[in-house]
Amino acid sequence: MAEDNPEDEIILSELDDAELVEQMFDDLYDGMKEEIEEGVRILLDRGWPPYRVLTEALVGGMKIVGEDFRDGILFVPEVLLAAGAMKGGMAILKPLLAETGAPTIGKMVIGTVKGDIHDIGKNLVSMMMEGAGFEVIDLGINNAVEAYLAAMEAEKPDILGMSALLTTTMPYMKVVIDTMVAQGLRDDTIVLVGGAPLNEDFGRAIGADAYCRDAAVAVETAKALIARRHNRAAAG
Ligand code: B1M
Repeated sequence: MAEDNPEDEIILSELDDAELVEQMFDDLYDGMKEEIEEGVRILLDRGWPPYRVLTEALVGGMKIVGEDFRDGILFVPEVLLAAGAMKGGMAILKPLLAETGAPTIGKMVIGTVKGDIHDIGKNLVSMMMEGAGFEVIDLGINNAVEAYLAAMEAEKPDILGMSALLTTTMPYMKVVIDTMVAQGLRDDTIVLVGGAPLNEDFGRAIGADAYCRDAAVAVETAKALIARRHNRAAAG
């Protein structure tokens, strides 16, 4: 008679922190959303700050997925499942990251540029910005210049954030900035850009105020540039 082998079943709550994170990397890789959600809850219960869970367990796991996607070991369907699992974990962390009770310090409109449907990094930036006290209007993915302009007109944000994950879509950020310049809107808005293929030189070359390597840098940069603007306004 076939017996269940109890050794086959991994009880997440019985793993120590390092083993659990390692297991979560595997579960993210395999797109196992429920296991990822359980792992996130366990780490939170063990006192991990939400930001640590996010960066060490989720972003860390997605890095491995990205490398194997690049190397042709994983394909779009698997990566979509991994992204779904990551989003499951992020949904648990979102209210906790936004729970700082910080007063609103500025408003940001953010969106992924036209032709690009990657949104995990952008969502993370939105979450962290909200957590730091910014009001965030998220335009989602695949935004043409008209969508950014309409949102800026309607919302009058302090900051426009753009995300691009593809080398083919990142030049579109310049289209948006050039249009802002042409319409006399550029000076009123801080423009921050981010996404894995970008770098500081690119940010400078397209006329952004800053390139943000990750969500934490986006928060720091946004705070610094808003403070600088307030100081300038107070001085002049
Ligand atoms: Co895509 N994909 N993908 N993909 N995908 C990449 C980007 C790629 C690098 C994979 C690879 O080859 N290694 C590669 C791009 C290569 C290139 O351009 N040179 C690639 C490709 C080729 C493609 C397709 C073309 C594949 C195909 O169809 N053949 C296709 C394109 C679709 C399209 O957009 N038109 C495609 C599709 C997909 C999925 C749909 C399967 C899925 C996206 C699901 C989703 O987002 N809902 C997907 C994924 C998941 C990835 C990888 C594996 C992971 C991206 C991610 O979520 N990272 C990615 C590999 C990689 O990046 N290494 C890859 C985790 C996230 C937390 O990091 O997004 O970098 P990231 O965000 C960071 C920072 O960059 C920064 O802060 C974030 C948090 O710290 N940041 C900002 C990001 N945006 C910011 C905005 C700011 C500030 C900071 O504003 C102020």
